[in-house]
Amino acid sequence: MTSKPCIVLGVPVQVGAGRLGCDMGPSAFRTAGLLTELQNLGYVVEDRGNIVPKPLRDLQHPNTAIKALSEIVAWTEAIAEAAYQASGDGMPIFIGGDHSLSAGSMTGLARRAAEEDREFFVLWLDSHPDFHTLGTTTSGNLHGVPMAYATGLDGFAGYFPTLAAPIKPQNVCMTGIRSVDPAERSALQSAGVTVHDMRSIDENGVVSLLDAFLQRVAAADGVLHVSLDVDFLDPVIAPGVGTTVPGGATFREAHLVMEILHDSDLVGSLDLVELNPFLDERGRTALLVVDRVASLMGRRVLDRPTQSYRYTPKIG
Ligand code: 4U7
Ligand code: MN
Ligand code: MN
Ligand code: MN
Repeated sequence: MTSKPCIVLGVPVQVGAGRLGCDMGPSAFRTAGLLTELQNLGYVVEDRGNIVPKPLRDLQHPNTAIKALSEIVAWTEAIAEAAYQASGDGMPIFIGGDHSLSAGSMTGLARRAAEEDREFFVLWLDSHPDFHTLGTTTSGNLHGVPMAYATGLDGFAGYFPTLAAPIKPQNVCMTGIRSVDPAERSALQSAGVTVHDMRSIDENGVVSLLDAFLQRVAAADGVLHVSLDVDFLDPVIAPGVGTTVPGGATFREAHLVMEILHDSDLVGSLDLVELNPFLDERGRTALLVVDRVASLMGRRVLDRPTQSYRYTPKIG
């Protein structure tokens, strides 16, 4: 995949989610052996410890449902800066923490890509699109907004940091989606985000859906960020998350997605979010995610190269 070092960044943010516990996520991922797993695969691993939010500013929004706006903005500022730095040094792996962390990771990474004149793509593996704006969220939980913010939807100015490089909605592919609020549905359509719901996975299979997207990334010589929300997985195999939605990705689908991503050689960064160790059963969700990361980073079932999904960027 990458000969660059893996840079692990812990992000113990939890106030973006509706329930407490995600702040233990970074510890659980470390306890589940994420670092040694990467080292065993031959990577140089640098654990930068946990990110600390910037100082709080008092922010009030007319949507009174919104929770912890000042805190999430302070986290976003710090995460974006750390993401920008780390992406210059290796392959950043963000271990959350709730999904609000992606507001920072994606925007810092997109800034780096823009400076390097590279097209930035996101594979969003989640049961939710997280495409609310500050105006449309009714739960007020800001783990439901990061993709709307990062793609430059209206209403974040004056609260969240100004985007150095908004992500093109056409460069976002969402897979595993099965819980969409009405405001998100229309916003996704008008923005032009590619959304593969579970029906689409059942009808087409993950291979052809992923293949079409990876072809596009490769053709643009793009850099790909993968954002993995634990609730992408079916709650039967991954109970350690606050927002379980039935009918999720199976073990085998998740495994296949990760192996294909490895073979593609396109992944430049990764978010692992929404793990709630307080809700987990003897660490099995944390271990499952670490196992899937190992597949993404090159662990093979058989000792044979699987070259079938190696994409060649178009030259000229
Ligand atoms: B997650 C929700 F209403 N859309 O806004 C909301 F269904 O990071 C869920 O994907 C958001 O887990 C889920 O609160 C955010 C809800
Ligand atoms: Mn999410
Ligand atoms: Mn989700
Ligand atoms: Mn969630």
